[in-house]
Amino acid sequence: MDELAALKEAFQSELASVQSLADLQQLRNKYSGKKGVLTAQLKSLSSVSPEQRPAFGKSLNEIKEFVESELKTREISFKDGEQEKRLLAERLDITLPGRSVMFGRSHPISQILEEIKGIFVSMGFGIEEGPEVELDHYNFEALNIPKDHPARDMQDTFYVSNEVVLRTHTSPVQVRVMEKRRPPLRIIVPGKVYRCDSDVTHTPMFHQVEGLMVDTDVSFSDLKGVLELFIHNLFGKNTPVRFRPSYFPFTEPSAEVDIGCIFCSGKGCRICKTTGWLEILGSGMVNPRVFEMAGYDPEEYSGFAFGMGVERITMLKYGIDDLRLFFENDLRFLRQF
Ligand code: 2U9
Repeated sequence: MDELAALKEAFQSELASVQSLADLQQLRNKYSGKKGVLTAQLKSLSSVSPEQRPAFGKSLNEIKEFVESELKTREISFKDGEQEKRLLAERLDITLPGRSVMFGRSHPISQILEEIKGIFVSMGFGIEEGPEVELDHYNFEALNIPKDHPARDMQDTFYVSNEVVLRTHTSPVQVRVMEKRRPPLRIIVPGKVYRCDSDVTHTPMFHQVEGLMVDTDVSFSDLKGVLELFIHNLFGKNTPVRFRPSYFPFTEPSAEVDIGCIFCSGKGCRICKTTGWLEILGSGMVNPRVFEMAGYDPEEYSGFAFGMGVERITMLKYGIDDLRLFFENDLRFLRQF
């Protein structure tokens, strides 16, 4: 019985020095575990004399209950403490203002590109794309651009090798499509083009949309009708349009297309250089020599082609006066569109 009393005292003093849940588990194993001291006492019950056995058993049970209830109480108080610590560490201040989510948007060039594509698609044009690294043959030769043409100069074109260039326009894609398909053809070709040019109004890479329509009996009035409809869709139906004679090796006759200045309504200002007109497109009837080289019979087919610079159109549409803003990725600029 003395031994039991000493056991209880030892347990109490050890319990007082427990610092953590792990310590507590060790103490539980030592006293009431399978190999614990109380279990050992229970096993030795048979060696106690029959007279003393009931009192010894009763006392042993009381100590066991006491030990287990003390261990449970300490466990709960440890767990409560730990939960309190965790709650304090994880505390959220729900009165703080929320963090706003940043939404992305497409670049102004991409927005206008999508608008241009949408207008031509609504007129029945399909969209075609092709390589940006192109053979000299498709970029120049097949478009009737002669060997001594200034565009072929190393000063104007990025040469990869003697026969390979970075395309200077998207026209080679139209040639590739003509080689693969027979008329009727009604396509636009959007994409990046490269020219060896860099100043306030030129960047080495810019975007173009070119177009091509080929069929029997396509006339200059088809060209005028399609391009006028396009311009009225993009800039408004009251925008004045004029066709001015020009020259390109790949079209004959050729015309540049102007719109009445949208900044001064044609009165004359700094942006239209006092002319009242802004140039926005190049166009013309496909040169018969280009048809011949692509394997189309120029007696059977006729067609028109056109080309525009997307950066220029975007600058005019939004009144942007510096081309470099498109490439600097300053969010204060980009967020305005
Ligand atoms: C084929 C036949 C003819 C495409 C054309 C233009 C006129 C033109 C410029 C506008 C501004 C290029 O971005 S820019 O510098 N483009 O003036 N482009 S006709 O003519 C073609 C194309 C392909 C087979």
